[in-house]
Amino acid sequence: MTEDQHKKYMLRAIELAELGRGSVSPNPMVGCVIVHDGLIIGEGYHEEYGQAHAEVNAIASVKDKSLLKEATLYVSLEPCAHFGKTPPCADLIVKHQLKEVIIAAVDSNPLVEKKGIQKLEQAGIAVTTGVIEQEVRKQNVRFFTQMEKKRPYIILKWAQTKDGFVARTNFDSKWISNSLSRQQVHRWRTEEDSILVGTNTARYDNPRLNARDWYGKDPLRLVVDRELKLEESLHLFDGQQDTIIYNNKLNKTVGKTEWAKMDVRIDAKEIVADLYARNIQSLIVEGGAAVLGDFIANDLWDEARVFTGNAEFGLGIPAPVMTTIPTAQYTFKEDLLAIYRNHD
Ligand code: AOF
Ligand code: ZN
Repeated sequence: MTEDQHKKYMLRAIELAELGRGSVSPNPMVGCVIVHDGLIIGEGYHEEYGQAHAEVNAIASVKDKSLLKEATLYVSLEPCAHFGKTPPCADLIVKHQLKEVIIAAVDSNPLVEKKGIQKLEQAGIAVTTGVIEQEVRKQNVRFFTQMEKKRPYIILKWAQTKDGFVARTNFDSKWISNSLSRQQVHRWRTEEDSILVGTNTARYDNPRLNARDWYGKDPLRLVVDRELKLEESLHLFDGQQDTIIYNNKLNKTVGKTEWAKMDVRIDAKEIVADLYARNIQSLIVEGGAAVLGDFIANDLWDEARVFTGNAEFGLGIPAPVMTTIPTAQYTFKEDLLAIYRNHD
């Protein structure tokens, strides 16, 4: 088969993989297409966390299994080699004696990395890797970041005035961005596993940190309250959503709210390490300025999404300073959204 045909079927596999977005985290999105004599004879994707992998669904969808011996299997991620929640896909492919396997990206999960490919090759199956690899790495950037950087994918978000402030000196900042921008922020909240604010933001903005203006799931809420000085009448303590209160005083869980004690000063590094240990794959940081500055100073971020509104404060709490150039810009009514990236 030609390289163009390989690309065509791999693009279909990537398209199938995308159908799992929002349902498979912290697993990667994976799609699979099986081709025999120029015809697609089976397709599948990883649909739900803990459920069958893409290859299993694709092979199950093939009516005449005897065709598999002469077929090419396209899969967007290296077939797994380990017993996780499901048995190894590489074994299943070997069992059905597929003729050829085309892979987009190697799986950087240490339990799998290159071992899946090795299993296939040892069984005499022809393996090609790297077909449209970058697209798959982009599609699964949260998964690859967690596996390779040993931390969640981190998005910083803030709204600033035209003259570069995130709040007035008395912390009143509610009206910097307009309602359309705020609705967009709720969409982002549905797309990430967790969301963080610092003590001052929790106290003065009293955010709910849910996604009430967009259809989708609410993220795990995180707040830093070292000395447990925040009033429990704040929305963050309403018990409506999974919430972690990072503090230096006590460990306890009441309903959906967990007080997690740390014996060190709680900053970006400590929070990120804790999230990694909890297998939480992504984080959106919504302020305030000190918390955002700490993530930037420690180079613990992948994207910054910055709204600039029309207001000018003249005086106030300065926004973090970005030294890189935004890679994309959009307008939301009058607000300008600039996106900065800290990775390729
Ligand atoms: C594949 N095909 O469709 C996916 C793979 O706990 P498990 O059994 O679901 O395994 C999860 C790991 O398997 C995950 O971390 C990643 O390395 C790989 N995902 N592999 O062959 C798939 N989703
Ligand atoms: Zn698998």
